[in-house]
Amino acid sequence: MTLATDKLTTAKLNKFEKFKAEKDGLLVKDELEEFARIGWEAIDATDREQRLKWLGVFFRPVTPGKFMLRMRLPNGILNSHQMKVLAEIVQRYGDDGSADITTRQNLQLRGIRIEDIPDIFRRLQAAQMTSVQSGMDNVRNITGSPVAGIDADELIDTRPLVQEVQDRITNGGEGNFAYTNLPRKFNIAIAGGKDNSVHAEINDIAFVPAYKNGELGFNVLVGGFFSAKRCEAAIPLNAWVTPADVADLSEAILSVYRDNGSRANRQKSRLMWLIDEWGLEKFRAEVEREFGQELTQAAEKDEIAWEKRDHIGVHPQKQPGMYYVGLHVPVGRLQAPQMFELARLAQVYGTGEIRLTVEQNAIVPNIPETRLEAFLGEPLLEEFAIAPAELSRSLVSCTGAQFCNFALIETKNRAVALVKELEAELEIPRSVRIHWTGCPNSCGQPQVADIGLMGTKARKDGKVVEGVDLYMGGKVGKDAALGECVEKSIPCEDLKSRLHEILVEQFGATPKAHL
Ligand code: SRM
Ligand code: SF4
Repeated sequence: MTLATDKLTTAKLNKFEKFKAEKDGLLVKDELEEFARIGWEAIDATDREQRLKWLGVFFRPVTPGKFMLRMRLPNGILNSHQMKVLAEIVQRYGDDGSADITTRQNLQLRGIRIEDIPDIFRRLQAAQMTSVQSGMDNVRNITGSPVAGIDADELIDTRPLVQEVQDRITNGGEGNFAYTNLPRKFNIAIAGGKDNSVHAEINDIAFVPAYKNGELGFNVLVGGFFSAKRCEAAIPLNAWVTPADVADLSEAILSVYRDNGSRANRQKSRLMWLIDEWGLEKFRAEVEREFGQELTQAAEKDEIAWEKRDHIGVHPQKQPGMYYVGLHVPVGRLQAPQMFELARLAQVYGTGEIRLTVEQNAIVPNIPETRLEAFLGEPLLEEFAIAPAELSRSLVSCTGAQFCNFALIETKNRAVALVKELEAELEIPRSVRIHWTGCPNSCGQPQVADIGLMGTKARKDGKVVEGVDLYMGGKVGKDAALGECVEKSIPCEDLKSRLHEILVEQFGATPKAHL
């Protein structure tokens, strides 16, 4: 590996770089038995609170001793056996155990005790799952079209491509020291359909389908990211690649970033800052050098031509007589019995496959027409609806104060309660995408929503109270564009009336007759 040593040895290294230079995060892989033996309180603080994240194990200051485990689920796909294994893991923690579908088509498990980690990791490996390199300065879960291989209008099946990129970056799930010391986190998305169902524009690298001289491949976007200080949509690299080159180009871009991204100021370390520093032309030239060949210029246009679908409800597949059913999982929260049940339904009615979306919902694919009616009568569909009300349908929320120490407000429970109240008051003619995020880190992506709500502190009657900054105008799918902050510091207790107004004035909502 060729880490630019000047970037690592300079005195300007931030404190994260210093502890990474002392010991690579991935090395704690060999210490898990010892950590389990001595218990969480005795583990070296940096190993416990930082390096374990290289394995997807997150110390939670809000619930000390109860860790979060972030998986990797390439393209958001798992099978019912894998879902059962994850359900068994959280089940043993009783009320502390739950799981969340994340905004990167992934699962996070809650309540995990360090003494169980060696056993949990053995189970994950036996079920061909990994959580490696899912946190800190690593590549996050790689997203792909949630209906890859089953969408009648699909352009490119993203599944093998996402898997190949993940395998290269993680050495087949074993961990890969070549990519465990990036200057910062890194996001990759591969879109295969016409509706940009992965939010390509907010990833450090995104591949979007495009024809060049009649051949189907991808235009490449780079540098999209959200942070507390700055949010940017990805920009075109002016490059087009065939599907066969996706993994090589991803590695080339990652290597350029790894060796040249800033390791001084962590607030200025994401890929876009390097592109700014160099200019796109130099960046592209360096990527070309690493890629080992000239990059083909971007195709004139990409094939993103549709509004974004949410995949909720019953949809015919490209395979005749087969259907996929999108289930609405309120703010992505799953309890163990629901996970077992989802696994059972996928096995009994489908082919055992379960898919997750970046809207924190689940899809059961491959249900034959003859089994559809029975599937739709299953009790789980009363909790995970196929036709939820218009606000609930598109509601997304980050973790918030219940488990996240960055949070300025509680999010998930509040989000669900508030839309229920608004739905009781209003007739809403269309789906309105409301995204909650507990702090400016923007994990809940308020900038892609019709209405984005970002946790902050507000003042009411002279007191400091929980509040939100209001974002509006996020556009997804074709011509995606980021929304902007239009109003600051609305106290949460005033939010319902403010949203009521906005829904009536801007989204055609009307008060329900009985009110
Ligand atoms: Fe995030 C950090 C949760 C998607 C931007 N994010 C965190 C941490 C790890 C902070 C912490 O240690 O507590 C949160 C864990 C809380 C917990 O217990 O769950 C956290 N992020 C999440 C998840 C679970 C939100 C969700 O409810 O779905 C998402 C997990 C995705 C996954 O499966 O890997 C999640 N985070 C995102 C996204 C959205 C996306 O990728 O589309 C973003 C904005 C996009 C981006 O990164 O460019 C995002 N998270 C951040 C940031 C700001 C990054 C930056 O450059 O400054 C942080 C803070 C940091 O990295 O320093 C952060
Ligand atoms: Fe935590 Fe903030 Fe991310 Fe929400 S947006 S999960 S509060 S870091």
